[in-house]
Amino acid sequence: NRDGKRLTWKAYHRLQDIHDFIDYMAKTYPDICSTETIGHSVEKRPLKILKISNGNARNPGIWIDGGMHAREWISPATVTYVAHQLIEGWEQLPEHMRNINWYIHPVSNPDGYEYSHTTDRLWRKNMRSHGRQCPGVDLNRNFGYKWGGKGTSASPCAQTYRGSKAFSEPETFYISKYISGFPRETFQAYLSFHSYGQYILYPWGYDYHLTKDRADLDRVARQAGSIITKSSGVKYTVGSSATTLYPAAGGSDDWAKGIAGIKYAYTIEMGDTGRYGFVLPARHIERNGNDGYTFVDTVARAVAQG
Ligand code: ING
Ligand code: ZN
Repeated sequence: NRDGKRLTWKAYHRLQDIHDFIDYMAKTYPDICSTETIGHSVEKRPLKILKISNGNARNPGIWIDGGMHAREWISPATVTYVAHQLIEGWEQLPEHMRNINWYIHPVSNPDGYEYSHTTDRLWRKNMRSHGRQCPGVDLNRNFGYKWGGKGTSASPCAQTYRGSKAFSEPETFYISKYISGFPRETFQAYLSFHSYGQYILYPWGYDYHLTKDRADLDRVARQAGSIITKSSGVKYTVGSSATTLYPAAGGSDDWAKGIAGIKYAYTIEMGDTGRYGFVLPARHIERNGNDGYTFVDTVARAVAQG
């Protein structure tokens, strides 16, 4: 069905269904939605985004991506849930949500995502071939800020293989190219959805230092965490990636902060805390979707306040 279709949040979906959902939203809500293919993956799948806007080109932009790691299925599910809430609730949304231009990329690693459905449920990387060596580059080690540093591997067989150079992979290259094509002030937030562990993380990932505006990043993250806990009872741990989890260079939020100059750069690790890990049953999608929406809403409020 070329015009796409609706989606449910009671099961995990294949890539085609998610892409059909994007097309369906663009077709059904043309006043606020449109879609764009920002490039193609290693295996030539489209890198699709859904844009949501009231049409004011001067609104601040917020970028949201999901599915950078193939096996983290709750991430595309949460990101599409958030997109759906924004669109279906648009007329009733508060000003701070409607005065944002949203750029939503639910599956930034489409080849790996499909491979995790068909062949290896726990696949993480993209599907770059290295001849007779192991396939795959870790896209969250391939971004061009402090590329090749701590927590990255030069071996193609490693789960954290960084690739042959910064932005060697089309999946990371086209995200950076797309965002860099806008005036520098456009994007005020960059939100990357991963799993699992229930963390709200901010730069830096490459090392234990913190940014100058650490207090702003920390305050907004803690605000989001406490609203999530109040509404769903779920706890998120807040801190910089390196100090809270482990140092890892070449992450997308470090690039967003360090090179693109985007103030509110976050990686959020959705549920759970390890009982099911990456293989989270689909009955948990709606709760994670609501928690993800709360996070996005809190960041948008901070952006609106400047
Ligand atoms: N965790 C992230 C990873 O790429 C992370 C943690 C976030 C590292 C931000 C660096 C920067 O390893 C998962 N689950 O992917
Ligand atoms: Zn991840």
